[in-house]
Amino acid sequence: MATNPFLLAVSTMIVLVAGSSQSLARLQPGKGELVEGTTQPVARFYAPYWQPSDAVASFALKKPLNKSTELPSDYPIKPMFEKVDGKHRVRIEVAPGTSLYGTGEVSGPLLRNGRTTTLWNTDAYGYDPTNASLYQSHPWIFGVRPDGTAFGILADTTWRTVIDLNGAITITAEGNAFPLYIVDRATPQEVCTALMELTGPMPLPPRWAIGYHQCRYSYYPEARVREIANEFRTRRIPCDVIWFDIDYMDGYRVFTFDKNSFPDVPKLNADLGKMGFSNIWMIDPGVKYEKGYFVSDQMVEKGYDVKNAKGETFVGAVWPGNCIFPDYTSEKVRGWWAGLYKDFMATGIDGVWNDMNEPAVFAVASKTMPEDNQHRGGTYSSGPGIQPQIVTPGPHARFHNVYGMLMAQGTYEGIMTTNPTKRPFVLTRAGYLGSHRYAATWTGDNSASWFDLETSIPMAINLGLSGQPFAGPDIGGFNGNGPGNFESRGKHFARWMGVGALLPFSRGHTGKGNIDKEPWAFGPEVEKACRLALERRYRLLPYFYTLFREASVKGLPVVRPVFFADPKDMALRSEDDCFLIGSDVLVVPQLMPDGTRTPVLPRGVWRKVEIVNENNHPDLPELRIREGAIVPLGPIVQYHDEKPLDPLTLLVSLDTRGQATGTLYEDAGDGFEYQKGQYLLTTWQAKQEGDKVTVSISKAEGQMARPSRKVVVQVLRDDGKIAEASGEAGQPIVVQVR
Ligand code: MIG
Repeated sequence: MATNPFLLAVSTMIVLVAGSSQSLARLQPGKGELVEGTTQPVARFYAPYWQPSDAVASFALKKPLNKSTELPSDYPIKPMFEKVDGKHRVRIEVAPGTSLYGTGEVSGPLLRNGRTTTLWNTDAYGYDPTNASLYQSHPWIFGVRPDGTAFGILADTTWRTVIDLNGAITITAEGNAFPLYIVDRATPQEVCTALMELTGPMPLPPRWAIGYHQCRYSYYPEARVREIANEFRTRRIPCDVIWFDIDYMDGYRVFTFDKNSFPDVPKLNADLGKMGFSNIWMIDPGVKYEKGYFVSDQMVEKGYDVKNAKGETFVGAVWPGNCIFPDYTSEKVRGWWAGLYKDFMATGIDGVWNDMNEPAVFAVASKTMPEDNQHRGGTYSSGPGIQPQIVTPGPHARFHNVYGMLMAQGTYEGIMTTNPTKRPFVLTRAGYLGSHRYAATWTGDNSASWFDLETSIPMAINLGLSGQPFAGPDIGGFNGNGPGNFESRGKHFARWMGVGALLPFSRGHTGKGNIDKEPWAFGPEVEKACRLALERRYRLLPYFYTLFREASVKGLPVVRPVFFADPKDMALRSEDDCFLIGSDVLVVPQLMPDGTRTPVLPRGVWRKVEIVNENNHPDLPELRIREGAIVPLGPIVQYHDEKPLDPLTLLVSLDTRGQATGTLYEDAGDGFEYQKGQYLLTTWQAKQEGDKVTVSISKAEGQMARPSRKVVVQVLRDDGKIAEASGEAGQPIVVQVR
């Protein structure tokens, strides 16, 4: 992205130091300790004035952590605390040259030095530039020092929090004093794993959910949905999922269907299923306040609604008109909400989309409910088997940032209870540090602009660095039709599809009233680019799935900043047009509408490759493979399980020693048998001797039988050509490379 963060950081640092000398004088060191239960030390600090009455349930942590020992006196990071105007401030100095990332869902460049983010979940249509908040809140900063060592800072608070990265790290939160967790590690990768240890892992998603998704606001009636599904299949454009936005509902009442547009939902879902499509349907938190409507009646009868400051039912306007809002801070309310999914899912629904859960409220300047609304609290457990914590009642200001996550958790648990042998899929718009435990996310209502195409890459990367690996933008942009005329809009769309097809959550979507944005909507040239982009994703699906599994066990993001390839190389720290898929595939997109920008690539040999058997399309990113890597590829399929993974292609890029290694994770693609050992994790190694390269299995784990299949080995040669040989699964394969 075009920006000079160093200048920005330096100039704002001077202003800050000059302007805040008074408050600096009051800063005091925190009380530090190490906590139990992590593989490497995690420090916890409290403000010197912290009192037990400040303690509240943690929604970020997977579970509360006990103290293990005193903090070593030489602990290198020394947060300083102060109370300013009733707010809690902590300041952490950072050494010059430290690069700062994270802070969750943020628009703009990857590098966050010099930036300020306000954590306050907001319905930020078009990324409203007058408001520094988007839909999610991640009180988490990810730092990388010049020597490549890294640290992470977690402010365990749900209140409105301002993270100011001008010069130092300054975190200012309303409400009660909060504990601060710090991890200090040798590499950025280890910081990711530490964050997972603190906040819990992302569950492995169903394999269909990592395919391409097609959405719009809204596909209806049913005939239009069938038409879209047929177009994908007849045009041979790969797609796994069709989405149902709010217009499927009866008068926007959640858990109902409009009988005119969708007379037979079970049949529609079943027919789509026969064509290889999964389906996802939207559920919002705002429940139409109406006697006789079962969701409203149940909520009123049980008293499960959020109350206003006077203790009365809070009523706010959203799509259905006057609405009441479930108080998800109570486990009873989450349980009731979960139960609503039983009949809903019984119509053959595969996944659920939770929108508007900041919560968004119409016709009020704050765009949400009053901060003095009252939540009942109860208990909170992040998942099965985790000891529940007490959640004391409190104002909306305290629960605002977790409202969406708690809704998604109720949804996740409802789907899980309804279909216990399937992996739930939930997409949530609002989120908080920890919402990866229940849901994937997308970056909300972006615009069909060049800027938002560009920013969609660092947004997904920073979400990954903030513990949410399963994220992506509305491909094509939600707001507006795109830049310029039909032709330039088509180019913009093709470019965005090229990038979006390589991000973890890959879904095309557009707003109501906009022109069509399906892959074929801009004519044959754009259609061709989109098909190639999606064929690439499906060839890469075995690799993506392997990475999702890695994310679920190690906390490593699916897409990563290029500096992960070489954390000591300062030149890579602000590169955010290019990105890595895992550690082995480098994506070099062309994002400028005209002309080119020279990206900063990691050192070493990254061999260019074209994986769909054509010359690279000018609108699609260049793909490069790291030297020393073996990347598993599948055949082009129209949906994830259209055919078995046969042949399996192993794409080999040898290092200077003539070696390479790579891994593939396979399982049933859904369900939980993999947790009982029904999976296969295979590592191959390649070794060159003379003019022959031998690829063989060096390690295999799991009890799933190795499928008998053809294995194709392709070795990328330095002249750009490919040397190829094939053989049987499990057997060594020898390729003549010269
Ligand atoms: O006020 O459900 O971000 O993806 O299409 C708009 C309609 C409500 C906002 C979501 C968008 C969705 C739209 N929703």
